[in-house]
This record gives sequence, C-alpha cells and structure tokens, in this order.
Amino acid sequence: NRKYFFEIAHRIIFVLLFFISPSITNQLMAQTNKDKPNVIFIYADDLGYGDVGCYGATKVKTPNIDKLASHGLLFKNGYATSATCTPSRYSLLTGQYAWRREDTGIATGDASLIIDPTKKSIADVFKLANYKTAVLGKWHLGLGNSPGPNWNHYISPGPLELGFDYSFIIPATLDRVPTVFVKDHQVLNLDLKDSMLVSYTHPVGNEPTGKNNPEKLKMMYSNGHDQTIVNGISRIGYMTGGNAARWKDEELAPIFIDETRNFISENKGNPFFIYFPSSDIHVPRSPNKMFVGKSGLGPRGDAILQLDWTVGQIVHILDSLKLSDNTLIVFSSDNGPVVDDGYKDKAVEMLNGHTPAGEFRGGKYSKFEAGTRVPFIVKWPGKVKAGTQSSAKISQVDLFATMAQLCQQKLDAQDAPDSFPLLNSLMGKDKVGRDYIISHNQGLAIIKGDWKYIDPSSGKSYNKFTNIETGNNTEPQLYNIKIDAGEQTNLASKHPETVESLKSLLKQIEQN
Ligand code: NG6
Ligand code: CA
Repeated sequence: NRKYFFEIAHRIIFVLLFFISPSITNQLMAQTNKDKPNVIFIYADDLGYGDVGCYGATKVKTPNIDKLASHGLLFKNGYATSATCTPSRYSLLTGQYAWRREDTGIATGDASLIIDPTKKSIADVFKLANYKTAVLGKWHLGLGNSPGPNWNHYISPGPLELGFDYSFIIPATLDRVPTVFVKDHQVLNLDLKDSMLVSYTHPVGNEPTGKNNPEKLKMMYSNGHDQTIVNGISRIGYMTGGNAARWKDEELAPIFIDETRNFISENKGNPFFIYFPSSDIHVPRSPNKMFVGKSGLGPRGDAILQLDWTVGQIVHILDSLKLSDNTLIVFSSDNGPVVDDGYKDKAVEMLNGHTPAGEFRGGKYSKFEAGTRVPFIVKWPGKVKAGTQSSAKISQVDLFATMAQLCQQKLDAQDAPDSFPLLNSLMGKDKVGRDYIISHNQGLAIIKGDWKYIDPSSGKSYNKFTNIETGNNTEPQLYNIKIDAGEQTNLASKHPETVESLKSLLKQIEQN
C-alpha cells in the first residue's frame, strides 16, 4: 500500500544519503527527532488528590506542581489502576491490569522481577521509536529471576531487559530493605568484602532491629517496620552488609535530580523518555534538611514540599537546556493518600485541617475514590492548552497505548491488552476519555458514566492502623459519584438494574 511504499522509500533515501553525506543525514535525523517530543512521567508515591494546591489543598503549598497545571491540563477524573504501588506500576509499564495476575501484590524488597521481559513494555515502545529511555527512582517491581536477586552479582533481568537504556533505582520502597541503589545491573558502591544479604523471612547478620533496639531509632514505628535499622529507621525486612552502598533517606531527592540532569544533558540531542517514579511521599518520610519543618504539617507535609521541589528542578533542567517546549510531562501518583502508614512521624497530629483525600472517601488500600483517583496533570507547551481542565476519564493503564500513538508505533494484539489509545484526551481535545474505569484493591470496582459499582468482597471494611475505609463490603455498593463524590449513599437496592448491568460489564472485562 501507499503508506508502506513511502516508508520504504524514505528509509532507502536515508541510507543513500548516509553514503553521500553523513552530515546531511544527521541534520535530517535531527529534524525528524524534533517532531518527537521528549516524554517524562513524574510518578509520585502515595500522593492524594487533595495533597496538591491545584486540586484544592490550601494548607500545603505546591507551586511547582500547580505550575504544571497552569501551563498544561489538569484531569479531574484521572485514575491509578490499583490502590497500592506494585500493581499500579505494573499496569502503567505493561498496559495490563495487574489483577489479571496473582503475583502482582505489594512486592517484598527481594522479590524477583514480576514483569515478563519477553512482552512489550512502555519503554520498549519508546525504544522502537528511537528514544533513549531511563528509569530514575523507585522501582518496586522485583528484580532478577526467581527466587530473587543475588545482590552481590549481576542483577538481571530488570529495567534494562524491559526497554530502559539506563536504570538508576531503589529496588523497592523507602521502608523496605535493601536500602541501596541499583545502577543498571549492579548495586552501586558495593564493597564485595562487605557482601550483602537480604531476607524477608528470617533475621540475617546481627544488625540491630527496631524491635530489639528501639533506643537506636530516630523515628519510631507504629505498625510493622520493626526489622533491620538503617540510617536510624527500622524497615521491613532484614539486611546485613553492603554498608558502603546504603543510601540516606535525606539525600535521595537531590541524588535523583543529579541523575536526571546528567541523563538529560547527555541525551538532549535525541528524543528521550524518562520514567521518574519519585519515592516521595511514601513512609518513612525523612526529607532533606531543606524541607524539614517548612510545611508546618510535619514530615508528611515536608515530603510534599520535597516532591514539589523535585518537579520544579526537573522543569528547571528542561528550561536551562531549552527543551521545555518539546517535552511532554505527565504527573500522577501510584495510589491515594495515607497519613499513618506505619511510623510515628506526627503526620496525624500535625494535619492541621489538611485533607489529603480531598472530598473523597477512603485512601490508599481502598476501593473508594480516594484509593485510585489521583492528581493527573499533562504539560506539553504548544500542544496542550495552558491552564485547562478536563473531566475526561483516563487511567494510567492507558498511557501505554497513548504513548504508542504519540510515537506512531503499532501495537500487536497481545501488547498492552487493557490500554486504550487516548492521545486526544491526553491533549485535551476529547472530553470523554475511556468508557469505564476499573479500580482495584482486594477486589474490583467499576465506574461508568456517573455510577460506581463496588463488587462485594470479604475482608475488613476498616483498617484501624491506617484509619482508612477499604471499601470492602459483603453487599454490592452503588454510588452516584457525580452528586455523591464522597460515596455516602449506597443506592444498590434502589437501582438493581444498574447494579446488574455494571456487574455483568465487570465480569465481561474480567474474562477478557
Ligand atoms: C504495607 C506497609 C506500608 C507500605 C505498603 C506498601 C506495614 C504495616 N505496612 O504492607 O507501610 O510499605 O505496604 O506501600 O508494613 S506501596 O505504596 O509501596 O504499595
Ligand atoms: Ca504507593
């Protein structure tokens, strides 16, 4: 067909030109690349809908995140796929709902890689479009083959086997050992004379733990988190050795910014994709001294300031290299907010009227709206109209097919099976978005139109440690989230036909 013919002809001309004049070819390549925007996903951890100024927060200031919105597009109905970290990240990178698999729950720090490297990832899509790709931040999707990585050797498969050219990550979360960086295939700064051992089943080595040595802690735990102490904070899991490789919580944000600056500087001549999963504002919240005490809301608020600073730094790097005009930034969060997530950091006592979940019910770990409806902002100068808002429904699982559309990469039927190409919605041209949203945490909920149906599930309806309503209920729940965004009035018995139709749609999607 014609398109195919032109594509082949185009390639032949490039090859011929290369032999005639490499400099002309380079110029032409640069021209072609100019049409491809750089793409950066800034992915916050546990940041709630109500934690950000442009989404209504007044007690904490987020000028840099707000500026993304005033220079771009703010989604009011943007969703993570799950109410916890690992499954949301899995969906974002694979375009498949994590709940289709059984092994995609919150990963331990020594888990093996849960994404199949033989399948196309979102980074592969960018690579196929000649982008340079990097992941800089929190991984939490496992590393290595089963039963997990040997930290003292070559660690593979991991991000580099999933289409990333460069990887600089913390393996799990801030509160999970090992508290080291993994750069490409190796633990950074590891002294092999002090080899590392990590276990989630039994103590290793004889390092102090939060349980046995609480006097050594600078931040006390409130629930769990009483195992190996690193940097004065006890974590989940046991670790010994690798002392020279251990990071300090307070130094992480500037280190990830340095990495970002280096990667962008080295790759400014070609299109790049950076997946930047920030470790803020997950517990333990121990931000850099630049932010300590500055929010007035305790470490949780200070961590929000640090996240906002991070966003400002990334924008500043782009501005200083004159790349902002050709860079698409997507800002979102992996799940909703939690105030006490296992450390006594005064987050509850110092909330000062701040409402992390905004007007929504629930939080992290919840099927209610606060679990998965998150900040979702897109900035793309000249392409996305500044200072606009959209009510289009969009899920992070759609970023895969949408980025394929952006990069003009064709996906095969087995690629990103749950992802919809929503480039028009992402750019604010389409106001509808996807037809339905699925939210997940110990069972599923579905939103279509103004209705939200939560499938019956066992499990506690309230978690007293986190003070969060989970949305679990053995009865079906139906809410009209247009007029009842706070999900207060269960209308299931009043509208049995709506319950039935949403239930059967959910079944059908589950069986797809
Ligand atoms: C929970 C942890 C919580 C957090 C969460 C994962 C306890 C008591 N709670 O099990 O602190 O680590 O897992 O968070 O240990 S996530 O954002 O990475 O999904
Ligand atoms: Ca999270």
